[in-house]
Amino acid sequence: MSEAEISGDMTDGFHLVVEALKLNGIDTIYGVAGIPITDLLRLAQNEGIRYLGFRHEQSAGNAAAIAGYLTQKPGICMTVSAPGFLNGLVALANATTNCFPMIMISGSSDRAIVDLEQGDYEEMDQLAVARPHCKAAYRVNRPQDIGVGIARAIRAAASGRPGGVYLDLTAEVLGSVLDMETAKKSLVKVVDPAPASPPAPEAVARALDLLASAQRPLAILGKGAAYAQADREIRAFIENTGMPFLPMSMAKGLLPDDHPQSAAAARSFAIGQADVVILAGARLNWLLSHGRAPLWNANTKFVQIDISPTEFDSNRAIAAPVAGDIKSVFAAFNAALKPGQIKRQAAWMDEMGKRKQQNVERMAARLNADPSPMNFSSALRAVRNALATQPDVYIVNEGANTLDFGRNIIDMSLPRHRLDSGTWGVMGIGMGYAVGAAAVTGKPVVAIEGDSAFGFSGMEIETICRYGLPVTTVVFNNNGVYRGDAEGIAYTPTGLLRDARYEKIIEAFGERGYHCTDTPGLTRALTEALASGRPALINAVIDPTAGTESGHIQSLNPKSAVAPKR
Ligand code: ADP
Ligand code: TZD
Repeated sequence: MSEAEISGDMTDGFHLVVEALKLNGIDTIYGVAGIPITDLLRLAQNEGIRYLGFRHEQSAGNAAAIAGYLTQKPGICMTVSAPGFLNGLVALANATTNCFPMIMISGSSDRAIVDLEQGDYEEMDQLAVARPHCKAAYRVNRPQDIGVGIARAIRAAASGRPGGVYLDLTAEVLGSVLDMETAKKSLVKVVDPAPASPPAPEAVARALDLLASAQRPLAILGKGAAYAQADREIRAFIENTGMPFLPMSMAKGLLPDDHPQSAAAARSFAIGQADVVILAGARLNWLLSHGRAPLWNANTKFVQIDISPTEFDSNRAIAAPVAGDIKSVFAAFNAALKPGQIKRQAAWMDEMGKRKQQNVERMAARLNADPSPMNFSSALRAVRNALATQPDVYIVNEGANTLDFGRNIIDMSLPRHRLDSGTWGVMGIGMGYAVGAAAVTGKPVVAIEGDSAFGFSGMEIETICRYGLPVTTVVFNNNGVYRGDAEGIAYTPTGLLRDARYEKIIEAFGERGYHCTDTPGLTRALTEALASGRPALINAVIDPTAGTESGHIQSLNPKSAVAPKR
């Protein structure tokens, strides 16, 4: 029904969705237009919601997910049915895996036809497909349920352990008309979407007692701790107890990397020698070697703080589980901690300091070398030098070597400023995260991308240029997945085009590209790009022999023991 046909006291599904989102403070939608949601997006834009249109739903979904991580409000991604929905599904699943609040809303085809498999346009039982890949999945079948559907989606995404939620809106519901009175009453404003969950006092006491018995305590901070925006509470506890801390990748900057208590430069030593470890918003998954030898000591005892109690004992026995949200838990720790209860362990910190010093000196030699062509260390040093005076820049980072070296070389001094491949080690988050971060923070973003990684979302450079976002993409170009092929041979499964001129991609969209072959040139280009406040792309040419296969996780890469037949 066209707008003109609806009389003043009637409304429809399109309007109700927009009203329900606005009522709940949703101010941005990331998506790709098409049947049946084009009018919904147009209407949302007309009603003052910011709409960011992408070239692929996966990037729109990634932008929504990272917006959710940065703001604690679910990011909204909208897609068309079947293929658009499936394109977005990877991002929805990735958000769920990483515990980011996001809602993917997809239009869907006529249920009567879909359910009898009669061959509708973009036919798919989307609800059933989405369900195993997200925290919750709902379908709205009547226009008067739109308000409740959106309210449930917001609560499911943001409360408890955050995650991805799928909301299915049929084309029929969007076009359905209902009277204004019923419509108004059907809307729900969600009160307190992510209620605090303070810990039990006994759990707090048990944890502090265990820590008080430690001679070599260590705090491991994960992205759940960064997400919780409990920066002050966490810092107070770490500094008052004087214990060393180790940030997981996306928790870098929660306390600054140059903090004297950071154990990052002595990671294996700290993990291997610690007698009591606090895991705060970090799972004991593959990224922490499942808590197993050889990295871990079998006698180490754990305090684990998590909002999801089923996380405890998932890989190792947890002696002191503390169920609750990180902000409330650290507030409770700080309130319950008696002066001197957890003693500063001077011998432990001294030994840590020595190890750090040795490792930093060893790394300095590599970092200060200036080979030609550049390698990962020297190129990242050049990037670091350009970033040195700009702590408020958001860093996006993906690739294998580019990711592993990047995490170690680029220091962070502010919380939630490092956004990367995360729990899955997924490629393709780059441009979506960059757009999402720029959109919600208004701050400059530098995306440090392996050349293979960049390819997964590279067309979103057009999106970045269209909206004039302050995103500089640095492509670490070594002609391949992990590394390039030798000269003169046919392309192998890991090879990419030799000497590709990635900077020309952004020139096609009217913005500045740079081709850099040395470290002073790379620092200069990045400094200039950041100063411009405009989109830019830097093609940083890296030695094709520099990378190692699978970066730092070669041990996870199964290899055939049988010699190839030739
Ligand atoms: P990392 O990859 O940085 O080690 P993970 O993603 O493995 O971190 O772990 C994040 C953990 O944080 C998850 O187990 C999740 O349940 C938890 N979490 C998320 N938000 C909160 C919060 N507000 N309070 C407590 N725990 C949280
Ligand atoms: N596909 C997806 C979605 N995620 C993945 N992680 C991979 C494929 C496999 N993969 C990695 O784990 S890293 C990587 C791929 C394809 C790219 C590495 O090459 P790069 O980075 O050019 O991006 P480096 O720095 O040259 O190693």
